Amino acid sequence: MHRLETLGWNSFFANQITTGDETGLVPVRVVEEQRGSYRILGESGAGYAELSGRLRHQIELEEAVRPCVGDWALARVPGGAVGEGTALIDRALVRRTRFSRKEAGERTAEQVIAANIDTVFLVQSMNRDLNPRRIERYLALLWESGADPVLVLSKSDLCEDPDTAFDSVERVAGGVSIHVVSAVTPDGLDPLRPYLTPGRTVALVGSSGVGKSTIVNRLVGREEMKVQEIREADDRGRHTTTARHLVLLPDGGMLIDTPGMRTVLMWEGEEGLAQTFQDIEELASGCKFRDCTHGSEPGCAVHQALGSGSLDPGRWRSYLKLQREVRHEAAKTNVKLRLEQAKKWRRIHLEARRRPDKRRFS
Ligand SMILES: Nc1nc2c(ncn2[C@@H]2O[C@H](COP(=O)(O)OP(=O)(O)OP(=O)(O)O)[C@@H](O)[C@H]2O)c(=O)[nH]1
Ligand SMILES: [Mg+2]
Ligand SMILES: [Zn+2]
Repeated sequence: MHRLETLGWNSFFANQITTGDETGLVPVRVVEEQRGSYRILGESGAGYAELSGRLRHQIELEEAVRPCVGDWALARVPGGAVGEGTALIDRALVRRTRFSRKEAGERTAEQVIAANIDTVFLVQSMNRDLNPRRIERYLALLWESGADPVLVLSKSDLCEDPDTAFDSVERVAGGVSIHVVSAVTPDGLDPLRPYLTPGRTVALVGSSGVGKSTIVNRLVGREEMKVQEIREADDRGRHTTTARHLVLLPDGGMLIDTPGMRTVLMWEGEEGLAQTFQDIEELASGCKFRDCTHGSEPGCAVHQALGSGSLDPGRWRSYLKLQREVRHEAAKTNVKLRLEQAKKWRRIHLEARRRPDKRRFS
């Protein structure tokens, strides 16, 4: 396999390169970002990079093009080889997949957690309550990413009744694969190895302290990521990992470790909700009235299922709550998009007027 392909490069990205104005630029993959300084991997190795003025300007107009961990980009590299000096990232390539959540706070802004990932391990610790509501929330977002979600139940060595834990998760998994693992038993992580093949990227997400970095270290075979004891008083993690980090495995395959998440706010998700709650959507299609609000209409299949106990009321409430959140964000996004578009065109017009000699928009 070609070196770039082992890093995940394929025709989806290659097709975005147009000959002509891209001479001197080489493809690089973003491995880490710290306050505007980037670690990258390329054909010839690893190195550091910064953003070009052109790209920084573009980001001001459109935040979504800011490179994030896992992104492919085109960079100008000194001496033509990554690693020789600081490279300049000039253009971010369109993402094949990306896992995002809504940025914390009132602002409606997408926060991309990891880009160009094939699989996401949603890690939940078996020594704590496996909260089915949290799993549903994550799954609804993960289904929007374009990557395949996989449920990883960690620290099985600390769980007295793994079967019951597994069953409780299976009820909300909607057919997603579930793996019970331990980072301290000899073959405890074997179920995860088939996902790690050359050219493929797996991101690990979940709350702080569930053992994401420990899994990464074990799979890489060295202490790549810092790991810390969880707090004894309440079993919570200490937010040890503070930045996202792409790690290359010795036998090929890549892992992206991420900081533990406190909140997972819905960003977009009508499709993700439909995937996560297929059972409910199917049920609702059996209501007598096509526009049933599942309030007090006669012939409501949802009500019948709640009454007979075949639909868990907790799951139903979770569905309604996530749906409200998604619709609220969608409404806000529509308003925001219109405002942003107006602002963007105002700037472009101003610039064009300032530079009448450069007919950029003829
Ligand atoms: N018994 C047991 N302990 C584990 C296992 N995996 C991780 N731990 C412990 O759990 C604690 C937290 O692990 P981390 O890997 O730092 O957790 P994390 O998910 O990366 O946490 P953040 O970086 O804060 O998001 C450490 O003390 C680990 O040694 C496991 O399979 N079994
Ligand atoms: Mg960590
Ligand atoms: Zn109904």
